[in-house]
Amino acid sequence: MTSSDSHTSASASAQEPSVLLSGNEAVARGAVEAGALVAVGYPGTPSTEILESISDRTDIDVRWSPNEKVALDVALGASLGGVRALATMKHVGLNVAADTFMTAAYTGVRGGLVIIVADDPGMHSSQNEQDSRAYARMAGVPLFEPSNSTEAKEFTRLAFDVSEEFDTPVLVRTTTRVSHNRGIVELGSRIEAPSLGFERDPAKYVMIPGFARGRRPVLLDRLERLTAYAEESELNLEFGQPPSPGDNSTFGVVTSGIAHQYVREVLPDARVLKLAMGYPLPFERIRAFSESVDRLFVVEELDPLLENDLKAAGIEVEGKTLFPQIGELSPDPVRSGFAKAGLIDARPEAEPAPPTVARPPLMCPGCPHTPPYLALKRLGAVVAGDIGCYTLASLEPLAAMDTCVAMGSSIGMAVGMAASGGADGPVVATIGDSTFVHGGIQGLADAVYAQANITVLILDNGTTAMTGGQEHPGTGLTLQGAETTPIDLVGLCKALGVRDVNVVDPYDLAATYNSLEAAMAYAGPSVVITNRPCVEAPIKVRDQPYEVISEKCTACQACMTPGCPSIVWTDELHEGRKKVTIDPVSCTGCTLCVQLCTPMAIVSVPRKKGGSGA
Ligand SMILES: Cc1ncc(C[n+]2csc(CCOP(=O)(O)OP(=O)(O)O)c2C)c(N)n1
Repeated sequence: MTSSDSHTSASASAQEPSVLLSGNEAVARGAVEAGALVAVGYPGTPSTEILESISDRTDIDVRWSPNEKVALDVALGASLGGVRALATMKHVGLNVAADTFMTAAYTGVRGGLVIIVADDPGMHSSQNEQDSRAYARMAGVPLFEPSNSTEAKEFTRLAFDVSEEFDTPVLVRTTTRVSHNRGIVELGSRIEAPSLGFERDPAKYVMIPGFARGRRPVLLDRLERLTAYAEESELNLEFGQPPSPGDNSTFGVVTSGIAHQYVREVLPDARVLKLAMGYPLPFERIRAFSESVDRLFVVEELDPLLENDLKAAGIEVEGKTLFPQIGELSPDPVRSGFAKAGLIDARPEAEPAPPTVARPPLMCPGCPHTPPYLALKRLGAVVAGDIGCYTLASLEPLAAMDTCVAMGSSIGMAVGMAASGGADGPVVATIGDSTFVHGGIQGLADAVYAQANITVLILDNGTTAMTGGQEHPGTGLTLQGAETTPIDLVGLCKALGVRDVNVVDPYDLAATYNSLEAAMAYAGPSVVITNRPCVEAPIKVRDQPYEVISEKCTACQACMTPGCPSIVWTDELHEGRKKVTIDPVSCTGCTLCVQLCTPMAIVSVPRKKGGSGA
């Protein structure tokens, strides 16, 4: 790209106000101010709100994609088409998008291309706590690491400029605490970044071996230039007083992202070098900093990437021998690490917190995912599960899921489980509608290809419930709620070659049981699709609530087997066992407990006027 092609010369206008923004909203605002014209992603905590916060803008094409790879493909296509594009995802989403990501580092960009990856140290809502900073190193892509909302906006905005200046995709990595914390952000104006148009350049954009070989040196040369940029960057900040001459009792800390906040809280006066870019590293700047102190510490969340790089460059540092590699950092482990290093006193042991009652996560009252798992348990199925609200079926009291690894893995794993011959029951894959569209379709193609003797249960609640209820290509609605063509799940399964496809109402327990039993008896791949909407989306689904007639209750406790949070014990006993009652406020009237109650002690009661609608 020539410099006259660049978007960065576009002008900004009048001053705008300061507002309170979460890190996610600030990232989105950064893309807005940078003039992005396309923003795409797939939901995933802690990244989901980035796109949602700008979904009402008419000057940006904001969309959900079926998965993160498609999102990055769309964003890369838009970039090569000449416009600034943003792709958003959670850390594990970058695994899905990695194929495109790694080679986009070769093609480079045209309009700026920024990929936001939101890591989840501590696994608040994730299947692993991988450290996405490693992806920047593997791909040779520059990485920005904001530590608060202000930086989330500024670094995202700047990332578009860097992307165009160096002809590279840029990774911006947040973590849960940055994504979800709020801070005051000074708003700027949106620049005009009209399309530069597509320019045919096969040697740059067609990555066949002959052309890709030519791009590899370009990538390495670009990294050298990016290193020089990082060395000079004014965004790398130093805190604390430089030591006075002859003072050799000093120490310094190199850090980045949210870890910087903890270091500053624990050691407000310490000398700190805070890096804005986690890759490539400004080694000379760090070396100069290290030479001004006697001991150099690295404080980083998760893996010792910075520490290892500095050690490999011959810079002596102390890191993971003091600070944990597992889970989130916070001021406490940072304080303990510096205490272990002998720099500060350990904090006196805090009073133990008062004991709390363990409350395992449960599916919502009326969740349509519950009955199929009751049926699967009774049918003795070996269940290869997937990721979504229904993963809660792995816990007591349902305890009806045997594996769960990555989005879309259930079907392929069921095929493998059946091939192993080691399952002690019929093999069933269970997968939500959003997950099926994300990464399950190929698994089903394989089940047909292998003529695997498995049943696939698609739990179609018409939304991506786990992440807050986002639309996807199966729901027939866009992110903005506009109508579009929905995937016909039955037609799709049949088109893939599944001959036994049935749809069942999961609120009818007997029908669900019978449908699954028949599917399991079918020789070859079969599919059962449940068809009740999520009770929380788009508005809470509520029918007449139910109540227990105490005199009829025999305390058989069958209604307790689904683990419905609306059903609670009472102090009344029948033959030494506790009777139950139903919380009328949270009961949705799904009737599952009614179907399980043999003494017919559960009856409907009219909901009082003023309750929420159906
Ligand atoms: C690769 C990847 N992307 C995104 C997520 C976040 N996530 C977890 S479950 C889920 C989808 C849930 O929707 P669905 O399968 O329809 O089940 P539901 O929660 O609606 O029952 C998403 C997007 C993830 N865990 N992994």
